[in-house]
Amino acid sequence: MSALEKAESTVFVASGMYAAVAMLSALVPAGGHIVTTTDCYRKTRIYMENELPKRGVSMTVIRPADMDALQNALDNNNVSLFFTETPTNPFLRCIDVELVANMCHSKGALLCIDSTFASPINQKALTLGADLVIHSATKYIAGHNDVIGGCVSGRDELVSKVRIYHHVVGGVLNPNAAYLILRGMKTLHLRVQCQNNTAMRMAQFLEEHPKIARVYYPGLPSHPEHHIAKTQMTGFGGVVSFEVAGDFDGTRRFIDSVKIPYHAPSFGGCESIIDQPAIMSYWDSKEQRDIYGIKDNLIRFSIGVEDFEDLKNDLVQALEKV
Ligand SMILES: *Cc1c(COP(=O)(O)O)cnc(C)c1O
Ligand SMILES: *[C@@H]1O[C@H](CO)[C@@H](O)[C@H](O)[C@H]1NC(C)=O
Ligand SMILES: CC(=O)N[C@H]1CO[C@H](CO)[C@@H](O)[C@@H]1O
Repeated sequence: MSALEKAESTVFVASGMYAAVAMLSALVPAGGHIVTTTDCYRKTRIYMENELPKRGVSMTVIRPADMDALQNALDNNNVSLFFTETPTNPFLRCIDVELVANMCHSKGALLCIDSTFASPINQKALTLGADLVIHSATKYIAGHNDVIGGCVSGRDELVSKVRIYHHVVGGVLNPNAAYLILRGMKTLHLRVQCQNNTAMRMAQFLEEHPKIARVYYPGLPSHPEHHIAKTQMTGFGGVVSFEVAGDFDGTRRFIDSVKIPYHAPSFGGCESIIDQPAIMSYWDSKEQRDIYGIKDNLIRFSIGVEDFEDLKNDLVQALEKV
């Protein structure tokens, strides 16, 4: 993992979520201030909103492209750390890592990138100036939808602090999980190459389809950060989000009609996975859906290693049910 991310050091832990928790616990002092973005893995946000205040840690949440808000937060607070995904979940927004690294460093703040959606094949955030990279190894790194793990990579000086915290608290990766992750990593470059290609073709195909209202994929020129993705990524990954031209029930009929992808809330594995965030990760809160722009017709589609034509034909027949 250190070789892939060009890191001095990496610590593997029991889950991606725990990687984030261990990193935040070890590196953000009590009473510190962090900055994060609106579009992100929901449990990370819940952790930061509900748990960090108990240690007196406060937070500024910015929109992914709002660099003025980041500058403002850095100017008006003693910011310990800016923690963001890029690409983000579920809209695949991209943050200019080199730019935000410079902004953070000039104010003495650390930059930690959750690079799970990119995989270390498509993006090496440490080489762009980030101080730390975390991954949910549950996704591309293990790649087979059968194991949970996470990791933190970066300079030895920083990763050591995470490792010391981890050795006290637990959250240890079990040996069988470690074996499955190592086994999965042997094909990481092949899987991601295939997923990059199939997802790109799928995004282009969906964007032209009359039953599709909008496609979110950083490889498309229509994506708001395509210009950033193009320069800092070497591929755009296997997740394509889109809105179908229909209401809640039309979208549900579509998702119930696909035959190849599994209905599940993960991504990055060999098997394609599809979900409707309004009834999956955001099922419990209409208010949160409205705040974060999760519409009833939004679909998150994680493309596996199946044949493009098979997947396309499956979507075409299912879209007739919208
Ligand atoms: C899945 C995910 C996590 C959490 O990882 P787990 O391994 O499921 O705990 C964190 N961040 C992102 C971006 C994720 O996709
Ligand atoms: C800012 O926070 C750091 C810890 O992250 C601390 O060492 C430093 O003294 C703080 N600076 C000010 C001006 O409060
Ligand atoms: C690293 C990698 O395999 N990148 C590829 C992802 O897919 C695109 C096609 O859309 C290729 O151009 C990249 O080389």
